[in-house]
Amino acid sequence: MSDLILHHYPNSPFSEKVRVAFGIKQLAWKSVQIPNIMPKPDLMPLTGGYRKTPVLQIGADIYCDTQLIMLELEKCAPRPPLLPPGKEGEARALTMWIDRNIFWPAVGIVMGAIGDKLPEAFYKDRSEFSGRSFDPAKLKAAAPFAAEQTYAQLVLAEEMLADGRPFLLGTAPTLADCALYNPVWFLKARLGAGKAVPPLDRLPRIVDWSDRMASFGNGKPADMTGAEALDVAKAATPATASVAANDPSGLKAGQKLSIVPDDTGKVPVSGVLVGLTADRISIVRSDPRAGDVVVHFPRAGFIVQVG
Ligand SMILES: N[C@@H](CCC(=O)N[C@@H](CS)C(=O)NCC(=O)O)C(=O)O
Repeated sequence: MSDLILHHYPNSPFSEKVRVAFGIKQLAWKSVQIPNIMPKPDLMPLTGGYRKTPVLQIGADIYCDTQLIMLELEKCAPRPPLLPPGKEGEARALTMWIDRNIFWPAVGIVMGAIGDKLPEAFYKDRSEFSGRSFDPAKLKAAAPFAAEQTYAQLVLAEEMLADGRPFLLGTAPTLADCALYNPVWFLKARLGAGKAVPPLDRLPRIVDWSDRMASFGNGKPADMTGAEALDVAKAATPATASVAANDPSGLKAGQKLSIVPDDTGKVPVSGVLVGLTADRISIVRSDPRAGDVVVHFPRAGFIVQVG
């Protein structure tokens, strides 16, 4: 198998969702550190504009969004399974709920506490990223509301653990646990290593669960530079993909498409359709530094336009 190359930065909670999966699966991987704000000069040749963190690269295949990154990891390293047979739907549905509903209020708590200590360039970048002005004073004022909202969602996971099960869906960690670890890890890492910070002080089962998750570690990372990752892409050939003939979208192989996230970091990526399944849409594009690469996106949460 070609190397798993993760483009990420240490403080990124969505990256921790993937790093903890590396830990559960005990995987060796290459770690490319990218900037936490634009510009990201060694990443853009690979993604064609997608700017969010993290991105997974396997040779000349580029996987955007953790929804798809986790499915790809599951394919490359199926043991132990994060999508347990018979519970795939539950694990993925819980993940969607967590990613879309808990992440942002948790970010609100963290930014309310430390937002005024961040550089001006970060405010500017995150205003562009989210389409809303990043104002540290407003974020501070809204922090109690963010804490209540985070509690109101996390308490549902606390209730799932109430019967004594060690993980959200039973005796072993699944995709849903990796997803929940993202905001819980972020709160702990940024606001209080070791001691429970609000609203975690009211969620003792989640705190214990997060210690179990932390014990998996992050697998076996080895550093790689962005330039080296570009060389890997250039030397590789993208894996074969195919376009489902009867997809309800009516999209056909060879069509020129533009694909953009529906929420934040709305930078469109253009390319030619080479792969389409119920879960993913894949386009090929070329770059002088990366060569021909196939960029893969999940279907959910991405807007596709022809032309
Ligand atoms: N839906 C995306 C969300 C990723 C996301 O929002 N990541 C944050 C960092 S944790 C981000 O991209 N922030 C802006 C940046 O890193 O430039 C996923 O699942 O990968």
